[in-house]
Amino acid sequence: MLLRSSILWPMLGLVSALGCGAGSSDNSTGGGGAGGAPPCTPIGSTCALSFSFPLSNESSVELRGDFAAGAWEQGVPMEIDAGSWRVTIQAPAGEVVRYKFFVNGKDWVLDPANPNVEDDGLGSQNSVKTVECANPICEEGEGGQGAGVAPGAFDWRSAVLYFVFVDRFKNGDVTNDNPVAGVDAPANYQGGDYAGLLETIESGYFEELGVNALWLTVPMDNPNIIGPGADGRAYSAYHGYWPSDLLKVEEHFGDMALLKQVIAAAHDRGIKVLFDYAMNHVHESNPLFTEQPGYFWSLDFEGRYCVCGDGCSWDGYEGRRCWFRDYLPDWNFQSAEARAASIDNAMWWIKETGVDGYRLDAIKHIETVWVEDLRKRVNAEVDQTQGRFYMVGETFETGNRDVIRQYVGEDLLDGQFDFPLRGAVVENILRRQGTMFDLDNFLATNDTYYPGLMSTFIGNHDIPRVIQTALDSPWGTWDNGGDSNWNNPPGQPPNRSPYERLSLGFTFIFTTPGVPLVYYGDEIGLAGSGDPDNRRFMQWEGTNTHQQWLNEQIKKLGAIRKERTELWAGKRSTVFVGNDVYAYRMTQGAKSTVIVLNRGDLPAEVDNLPADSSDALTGAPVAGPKATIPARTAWILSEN
Ligand SMILES: [Ca+2]
Ligand SMILES: [Ca+2]
Ligand SMILES: [Ca+2]
Repeated sequence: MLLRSSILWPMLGLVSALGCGAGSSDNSTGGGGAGGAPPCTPIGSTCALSFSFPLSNESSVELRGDFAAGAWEQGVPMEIDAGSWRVTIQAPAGEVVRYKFFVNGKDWVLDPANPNVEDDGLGSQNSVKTVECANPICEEGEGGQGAGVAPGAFDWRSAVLYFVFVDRFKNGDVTNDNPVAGVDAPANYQGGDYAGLLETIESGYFEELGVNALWLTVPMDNPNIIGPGADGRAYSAYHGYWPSDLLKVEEHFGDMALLKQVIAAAHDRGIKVLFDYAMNHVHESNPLFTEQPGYFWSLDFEGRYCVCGDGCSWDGYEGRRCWFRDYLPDWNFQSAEARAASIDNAMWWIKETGVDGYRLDAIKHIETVWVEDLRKRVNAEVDQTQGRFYMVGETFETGNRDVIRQYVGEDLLDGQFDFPLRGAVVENILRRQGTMFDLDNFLATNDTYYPGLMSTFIGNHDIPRVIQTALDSPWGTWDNGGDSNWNNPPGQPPNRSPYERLSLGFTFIFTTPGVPLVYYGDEIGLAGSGDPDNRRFMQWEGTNTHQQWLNEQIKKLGAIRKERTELWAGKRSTVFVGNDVYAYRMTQGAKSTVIVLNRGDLPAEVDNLPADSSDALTGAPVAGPKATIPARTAWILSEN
């Protein structure tokens, strides 16, 4: 069930692969402080800077200062989180920020927790802080590839992630299928399980795609009951987001022994595993809700029935304390006891299973201190010498990148899913709206926007199947599919063009930095409308020739990305832009590759290409600087 897009954030734990200055917590980055020379020049224009103000009975607190234009006049509202007013901003590394708290809309107050002050030249004082990145991502050539990563450890920048929606992926054991009576098939358990996943891992399926990391559905036990959706339909917990027993594996999927076998089989093949971890809420049948009612927000909030989007807002403080549905009690992480209990559980799954990271669900709807506390526990208790414990979150924000960025940092998430990038790629490449100049303009700021390792994607389980946006008459970028998620679901496109456009989208995310995500089924261009039609059972047989062609393209992309490290560890620069064509170069030291994309339905001329190269996808020679690229085609041209 799609409670709300924001219900499904993952976190993976990948920071060490990024870091160039492990342990560089001396505040000296870019600032030349007492700790000596800065460890590196951080990639990304900004680092996270957190502020807190003790909560008593203020009606509002704003952070005001010189961290942004006009921020002395209009500051950033702080929000109550775990007993304090808090806010995190992003500012350039090394920059000195002068600030005060603006309390109750009238009082200017120095930061009581910060002894560093400076005269403001007007007879008063400001608090002063220097922006630091304790564990920044380094510019190429300073930290270099894998800097901060122990020899032989996994470098998360090289990851290609595949989302295994367990119930819909592969049925390896029909004895555990057990659908819930009274629920229609699209919203019911359909039989996928760990036995089927294990078979698939052992078949080499993921390695053929170049996939070296799996994101698995929440493994915790969910109840076998009907939950009414916001649309009034009956849903089951096939998605895993209604945890009723935090220490037990979902029996539709298997048991703990089998889950451990899955992880061991993946590790044997060099494949990392991430769990989806749902920490925003539990199901009301979870005994914890009865035994520890104080761990959860009351459904009653000042006389209001605090369901998100109903009696309460999805945003801000109410968005963190509202219940997604009236049978999903919401954790109150302002309670230190509740927070510790939840994080104990997250740590238990890590230690019990050896999982390599988390996709953290519904980040915007929990208190941020939960993420900070988990990161601290992981750093203190989990052996990360073989690779960072990667934590990736989901914030379903398509326009406001700051909302996504505020949770990314060395003490928080390693990265998030890059929704705005997805929007640009789908709009400009797949839907052929605007021009490639729009994509270039977007990337000019997006390339270095986030202080972490983002996950790039074009499809996921909360939006209609991405191929619907690549049709000759495409659906909207974030279309919810209207009624067709239940009625008149779309069929598989019968012509080649949509698959070719989809291949262009995959080419982009496989040839640029970030962790590209493949949502199961997108590698064969599976059709589908919104939730739950976007979660049809994986098609293992009877694919058409176009689906097979797309699948072969993605296998090639996976192999090329693995071989050419500049595609994920290098820096991007623009080579040529036209209305329908886009060419860019990925450079890492002496290595470089030029990628050319033609979204148009006609051949297009491109300039500035290498004089003498060949396309890694087909082996065909390409002679620059001018060349004509066929319609709906990508070239990957190595220059050395
Ligand atoms: Ca089964
Ligand atoms: Ca169950
Ligand atoms: Ca919440």
